[in-house]
Formats: sequence, structure tokens, C-alpha cells
Amino acid sequence: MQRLNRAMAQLTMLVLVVLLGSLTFFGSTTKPTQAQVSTPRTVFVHLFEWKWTDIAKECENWLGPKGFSAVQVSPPQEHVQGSQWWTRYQPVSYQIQSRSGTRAEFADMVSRCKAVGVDIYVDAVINHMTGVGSGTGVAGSSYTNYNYPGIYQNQDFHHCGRNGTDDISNYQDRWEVQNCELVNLADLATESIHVRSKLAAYLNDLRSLGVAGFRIDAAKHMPVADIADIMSRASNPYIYQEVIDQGGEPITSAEYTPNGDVIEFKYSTNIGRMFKTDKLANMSNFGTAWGFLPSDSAVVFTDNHDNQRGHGGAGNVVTFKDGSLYNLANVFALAWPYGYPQVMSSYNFSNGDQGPPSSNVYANGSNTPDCGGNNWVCEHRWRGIANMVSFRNYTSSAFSTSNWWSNGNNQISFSRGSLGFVAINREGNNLTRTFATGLPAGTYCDVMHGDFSNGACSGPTVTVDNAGNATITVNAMEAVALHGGAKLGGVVPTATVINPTATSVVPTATPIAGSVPVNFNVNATTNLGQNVYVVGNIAALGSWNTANAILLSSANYPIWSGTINLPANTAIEYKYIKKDSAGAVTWESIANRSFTTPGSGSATRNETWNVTGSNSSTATPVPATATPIPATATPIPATATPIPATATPSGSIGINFNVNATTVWGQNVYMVGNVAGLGSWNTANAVLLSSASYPVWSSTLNLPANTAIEFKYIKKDGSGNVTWESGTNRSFTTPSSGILTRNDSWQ
Ligand code: LM2
Ligand code: CA
Repeated sequence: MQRLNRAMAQLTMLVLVVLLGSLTFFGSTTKPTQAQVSTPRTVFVHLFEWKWTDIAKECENWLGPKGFSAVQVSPPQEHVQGSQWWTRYQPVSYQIQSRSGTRAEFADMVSRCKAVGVDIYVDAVINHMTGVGSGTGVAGSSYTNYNYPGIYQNQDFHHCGRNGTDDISNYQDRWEVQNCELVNLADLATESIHVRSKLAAYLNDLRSLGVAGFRIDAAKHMPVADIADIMSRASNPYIYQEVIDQGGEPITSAEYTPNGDVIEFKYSTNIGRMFKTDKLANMSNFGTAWGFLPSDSAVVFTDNHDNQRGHGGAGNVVTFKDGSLYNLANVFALAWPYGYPQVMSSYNFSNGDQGPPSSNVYANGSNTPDCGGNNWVCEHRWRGIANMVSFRNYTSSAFSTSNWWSNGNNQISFSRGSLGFVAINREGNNLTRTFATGLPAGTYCDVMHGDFSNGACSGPTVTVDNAGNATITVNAMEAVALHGGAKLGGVVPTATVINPTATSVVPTATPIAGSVPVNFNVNATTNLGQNVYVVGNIAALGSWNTANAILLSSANYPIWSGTINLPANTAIEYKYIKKDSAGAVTWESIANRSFTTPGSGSATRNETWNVTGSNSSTATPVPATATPIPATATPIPATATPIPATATPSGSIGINFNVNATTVWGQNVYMVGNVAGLGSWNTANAVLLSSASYPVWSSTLNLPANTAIEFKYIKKDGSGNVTWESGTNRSFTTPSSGILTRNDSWQ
């Protein structure tokens, strides 16, 4: 959805540019064309393991002119040492220093790509750190077991206590998949506010450099609500989440669509199977009818860096090693109206661990990868794949197919309304026939075999008659593709329209709607091994559960500090506590501290351990970005929870919520309640339920175990109007383990 908004903003700017252009050229024969007015960018490329300096040049020389929307880059943070490609998936720190280059090189790349209309998407590794063990990262940071100095320590990780090794073994167990370790990688406690803040700080740092979106690595291994919270702290950037769902597991890709786009892996394995062993004739309804996600939620590819080498789900996928078959599968993917396609760009390899070619291959004069040599494959420069980017951009307003034809076997053709036509011959013999193309009469460049530039085609052309028919020969294992942006006789090529507005200004972080940052500073001396935390009566302060208390930073010892987002206009009670490495807790011996958060801006608490009334609290209003609590909100329930004598166990459990609720057109059903996972009674952060089984609305959420929950269902319409359930709050207590199902009816 985000990219549609972006495309709309782009379109608005282009219309303005074109209107100005028409004024200038009014009365002349040079008119702005349809191509200029309506061409968004709809395809991105993964330049796997490329260096930042090379990507900057590739944007300027190739990706911008060819109309690519964005580049997915390899993880840019500091990683473990080693030659294997997958070292990049073991973060050591969030410094922007990696095998691909320095922070300065990264920043230069982002701005140079942006200048030619190409966004940067970062592969964000946020589920875990390194494999459990010790070592030193590529920027010199050292780490030991569950300890990354200045970033994370033991309590910031899951220690699931299963399978002897804490590793995931049973993918049928939701809790295990999200709370145990993926191949021994230290699993971050993404439910913890400290971890969420660190991750958001990393994402915000990248956004401040101009990064436009993120691939969320290993998203299946984090609860939906954890990702939602982290993204809300990073101003909800464009994301696409890696949820490998081939069916048969409790965690599904569909659960993640409320957060943003999701990678549809069924697309990859099915397109591979169809092109390798099945029949193209059977693909006329390729898409949601095959059990795929809705098209506007799906990021798709023929193959990615994992499954092309037998990692990450793998399966029978098609890769560059399949040669012309791979070309045809990508021509199909780029012509076919489903999803947001990612083109894979690879290097050659003979074993699945092998890292990228060493830098000496760059010494070829141009200092760019030797595409087409023995090292870098550069599928994105193959003519068929590269020119289909303009095809997809140009045909995006006709996002449907017509004139489907097949020979019942592996020769097919189809039109994209009156804007484009493609024929694919996946057989050993040439195909000659008269096709219904759907195109207006004229002469078109066959962009499979020629480039269209400055009104001329460097290869063969095809003539379409007044009835829209054309007689074409498609050679064995080849394709022919025509589109209105590559028509001889006056149409300006879409591929050369560089749109400088494609990357609208990336906003810097704004506070979470309905919450205000509160700076806690407490002067407290501690013994070796002790840390200071804050714990209080609301979910963001751990709901008086010392296991969920928020760790403060000792960077300015003896002042312990932390900034925590708390609900606005809310009466807070809290205390500071000390915990030692064995988990022993020391409470402040004074009465609970209390204050009310301001409605906007921020607040600061400067206090001293065990000294009552030592506060000097200040609130700074920042009206521009503050979101008031809606007038229709029900009162926040009093949470006079007594301080428990002992800490309750930590952990979270899955709850299936189902509510039977009829709605009017435009309304959706949400739930909101007293814990962060339920939006802390802020309707702006309420959790959207799925209407897949209407009138039953459903969602599965992870909520803290052993916790008293209060909530209500609400309905919101497209204008944001909220309707609350009548009656008192619903309430129940989460169990300590297992899965709970609630079947409710709207009241
Ligand atoms: C992903 N998706 O969820 C990435 O797309 C995938 O490439 C990553 O795995 C994975 N998540 C973790 O970020 C790759 C690679 C693994 C490799 C990990 C960590 O597929 O083989 O694991 O990165 O570098 C390697 C070793 C493995 C070892 C682990 C920890 O292959 O044997 O586990 O490191 O030391 C004992
Ligand atoms: Ca996890």
C-alpha cells in the first residue's frame, strides 16, 4: 500500500511537471505523452552483496534510466568476520560498516540513487544477533555469549529452555518458532522495550540517511505485534516481511499483512515448478486463486539469495543457472499483473556458502562488477529482464490480463489491456501465428530483442493492424514483448523518463500517536553486577512485573537513564528497582512514585533513589506532532494493581480472538485494551482483526503470560470514526502457557 501512495505522490508531481511543460510547449507539436504522465516505478532489484560505491554507479548508469523503483541492499550493519555470504546475517552492532563499505559510502549511495529516482531498501536483521559465542565484528566490536557491550546483555535475549540447545526444532509450535533460536542465532527479546528502542534507533538512523524501506529478515520468528511496535517507533516505513509460508505451519504469511507487505514464497516455488516441470498453459489464473496473498500485499520473485542456493525454504526454484528458462520465467513474472516484483541479481557460485567475488574483479577499468563474466551474473542487465521493467511500469494502469492464448502446452500469450502484449515460447520449436495483441495499430519495438531509445528500436519491430492483430514468430525458448511506451512514431519512451520525485522526502521519526516520550533519570549507586530498572502500573512499564521492568542505561553513572514512550494524559505509578545478575530484585523503600503524563510533547523525571519528592518534572509541548486522545475514547481504567510480592514469570502466549460482529460498508473491527499489545487503550493503536471469515473477525496475538487483560472490541470506519462496544470492559487473565481461544459476540 505504501508504494501505491508513493506512486500517487509521484504521479501528482509528474502531472504538475507535465502541465508546466504543456504551457511551455503550448501550440508546438511537442506534447507531453501518456507515457510521461502515468508511469510509476513498479519493479525493484536485489543487488546481492554489491558494494555501496558500485550500487551508486549502477543507479546512475542503469537502474535509473531503465526505470527500476529501488534496490534491496545486503544488510549494512557490522557483522561477524568470515568469507561466507551469510556472515551479513549475524549482526554484531548497528554501526553502518560492512563488507559492502563504510557509512560515508552508504550515505553517498543513498543520495545518488535517490537523485535518479531509485530508492534504497535495507535488509533489516532484527530478530537476532550473532550465533551464540564470542568474536569480533568487521568494525572491531567484540562480543561474548548474549553480550554486545553497550547494546544488549543477557536479559535482552530469549532463553527458551527447549531442545537442549535453545534452538528451534518444531515448526508446528508457534511459541517455539518465535522464542527459540533460529540456527543458534542469539534471539532478541523483541517484546522488550529496550530491544525495541535499540532496533528502532537503528532503523531511524538508516531513515535519516534517506533509506526508503526495509526487508524484515526472519519476520516469521517475531510476533506480528512486536514488528508493529518496532515499526511504529520508526514512523512506519515501507516494509516487506520475510515470512516463509508454503502451507502447513501455524504461523501464516497472511497474519503479517496488517504490518505491511509480505514476501509470497508460494509464488517462487510455483513459478519454478510451472516453468521447470508443469505447463505454462495452466497459468492463466496465476495469483490469489493459487492461495497467494492479495496482490497488493505481496512482494514476489522467481528466486532470492537464499533459495537459489538451497537455503531459506529452498524448493524447486528457477535460477540463473537455468539460462533461457530463467529469462522466460522472469519475463512472465514482470509481465504478469500480480505483486511487487523483485529482480534477483547474483554472483556465480559453486557451493552454497561461498561469499561474493573478491574485490580484484572490480579492476576492469570501469570499476564496476564485471557483469556477464565469470563472477557477477547481473540478471538485471539481461535485455529481456531489464526491458520488461519499462513494460511493467508502462502497463501498470492496466493491471489485468486479456486475450489469454495457449497451445495447451508451453506456448502462451496475453495482453495487458491495450498497453502491452507478450508471447512466451517455452518449447523446442519456433512458433509463428497471428496473435490478437489488444494494442492500437502501429509499429512496436520487440523489447526482448532490441532497446527502444529516442524513438528508435535497435532490434526487430512488429506491426499491429487496425484490428489489433499481428503475425509474429517467437523462436524456441524465446519471447516477444510489445508495449505502448516503445512504439515507433511519437511516443516518448517511458524508460528514459527519470522521475526525480520517486523518493519523496523520508520523514524523520515522530512519536507514536497518542504517546509521549518520558525521560527517566535516577541517581542511584549500585554494587557490581546490579542494574537499575523502572517498573510501574502500565504495560509500557512492565505492569508491575519485575521480569518486564525497563532497563536504564548507566552511560552517565551514577545517573541511570532511559526514554520510554508512555500513553499521553495518563496517571502513572512506578518505582525504580535494582536487579543483580542472578535476578535478585531490590525495590525502592518509599511509596510508589506518581505523575500524569502530558497530552503532548515530552516529560522529564530527575530523581534520586529512595528520595521521595525529588522530582523536577518538566513537560515540553510539541503541538505539531502530538496526536490528542480522541474525544470518544472510553476512560482509561484505573489500574491500581498492588505491587506483587514476587515477580511473576515472563514470557508471552498466543491468544486467538474471534468476535462475531456485523459491520457497515467501510467499517473494520479492532480490539483495544490495557496492554501495549492491545494499544494501551489508544484507539489509534488498536489491533485490526481479519474479516476473512466474516461476520467473525479474528486475530491471533501474543500477550504477556499471567497477566490481567481488559479490553473491548471497537469498529472504525474509513474516516477514523470509532464505535465502542457497550457495557463494561471485557476481562480475563492470560494463562502461563499454552494457547487460549476466545469466541465473543459484539455487545
Ligand atoms: C533469513 N531469513 O529468515 C535470511 O534470509 C537467511 O539468509 C539467514 O540465514 C537467516 N534468516 C538468518 O538471518 C543465513 C544462512 C544460514 C546462516 C545464517 C547466519 O542461510 O545458513 O547460518 O544466515 O549467518 C550460519 C550457519 C549455521 C550456523 C549459524 C550460526 O550456516 O550453520 O548455525 O550461522 O552460527 C549453527
Ligand atoms: Ca525470535
